[in-house]
Amino acid sequence: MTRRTHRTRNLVLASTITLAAAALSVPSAGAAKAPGPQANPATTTGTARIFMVNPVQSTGDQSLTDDKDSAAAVPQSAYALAPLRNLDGSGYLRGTWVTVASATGTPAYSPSEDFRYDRSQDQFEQVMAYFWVNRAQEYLQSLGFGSTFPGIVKQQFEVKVDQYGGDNSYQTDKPFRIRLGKGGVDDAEDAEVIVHEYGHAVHASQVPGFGASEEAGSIGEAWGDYFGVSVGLDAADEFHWPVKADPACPMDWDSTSYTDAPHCIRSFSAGLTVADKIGEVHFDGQIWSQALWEIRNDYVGLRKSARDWDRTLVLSQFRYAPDTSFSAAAKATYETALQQDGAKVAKAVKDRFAARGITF
Ligand SMILES: [Ca+2]
Ligand SMILES: [Ca+2]
Ligand SMILES: [Ca+2]
Ligand SMILES: [Zn+2]
Repeated sequence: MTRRTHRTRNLVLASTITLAAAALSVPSAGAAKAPGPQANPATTTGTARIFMVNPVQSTGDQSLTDDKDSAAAVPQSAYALAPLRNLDGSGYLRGTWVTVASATGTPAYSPSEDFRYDRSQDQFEQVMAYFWVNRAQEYLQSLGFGSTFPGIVKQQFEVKVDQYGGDNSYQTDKPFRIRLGKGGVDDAEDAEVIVHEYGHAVHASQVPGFGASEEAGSIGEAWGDYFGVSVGLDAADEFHWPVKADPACPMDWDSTSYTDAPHCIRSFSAGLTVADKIGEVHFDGQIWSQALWEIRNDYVGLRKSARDWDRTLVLSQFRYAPDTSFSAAAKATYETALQQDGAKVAKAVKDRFAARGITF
C-alpha cells in the first residue's frame, strides 16, 4: 500500500492512511560489528556531484526558481563533490543500502564511479537519490542502529526517480521503495524530500503497520520532516557546507514551486497545539515536529548533542504502537530519554510536549 506524500495540500487523505504490515522484520542487534559508516571491503567508493542538501539552504537565495529544470537556474556554487559509498562496483547506482532501480532517462553509468551531472540531466536526480538514502542509512548506523541497537531498513532500498508525474513523492513498504516525483522542482533535487520519504520506511521498519491512526500518521510526517532536516544538517556539518537559510526549514528548494519566500513546506515553529488539530496528517504533524525541534535545541543547551537526541528519539520509536496517540508516543519518548540521557533532558522532553498540549 502506498504511503502519502509530503504535500500539505492532500487534505483528503488524512483519515484514510493505512499501512500494510511491513515485509521486513527488524534484524537482531549485533548483526553488524561496528557503528558508523562502514568500510565494507566488497564495495567501492565513487564520486558524486550533489546539492549541499538543497540550493536554497546552501546559498540563502530565496529567489531561485526551477525555470523548467534549466542548468543555469542554479549557480555552480550550489553543487559539491562528495564520496559515494557502498557501491557494488558495477558502474551503476547500485549498492548495499540503495539501488536506483529505474529512472526517467538513461540510468547513470560510470565504470570509474565518477557521477558528475547538472540538474538538467536526469542522472543528477539519480545520483542525489543514491547519495542521500545511503547517507540516511549511514546516519542511523552512526547512532548505533545495526550494532548497539537493532538495525533499521538495513537492506538494499529501492528508489525510482521521476517516474511519477505529479509534484508528489511517496513511499511503499511492500517492498521498501520510494518514488520521487518530477512536478515543479524535481523532488530528488532536494535532499530533505528524499530523506523525508525514507523516514516513512524507518517507521515501517521499526513498527510494522505504523501510521494506523491520524496521530500516528501525523507523527510519521513530522518525523520525516525532522529526519530530513537532521540528516542534512549532519552532512553540512561534516562537509562544512553552508547553511544560509533557517536550519529549521524542511524542503526549502522543492517548496519554491508552491510557497512564498522564505520557502518551507512546513514549519517547526508554527506554535500549534493539539487544540489546533484539523485531522490532516501533514498539518497536524507540525505539532509534533515543533516539539522534536525544540527538544533538539534543549539537548544542545543541556550539554548533550543533537545526535544524542536523535538516537533517543529513534530508539523511542520502537515503542510506539502502530496506531499510537500523541500522548502515548510522548510518554514512550520521555521514558526512553530518562533511561538514556537522564532526568534533566527527560524533563525538557516532557515540557516541550506539554507546551504543544501533549500530556501524559
Ligand atoms: Ca532536474
Ligand atoms: Ca517537486
Ligand atoms: Ca532545509
Ligand atoms: Zn510524508
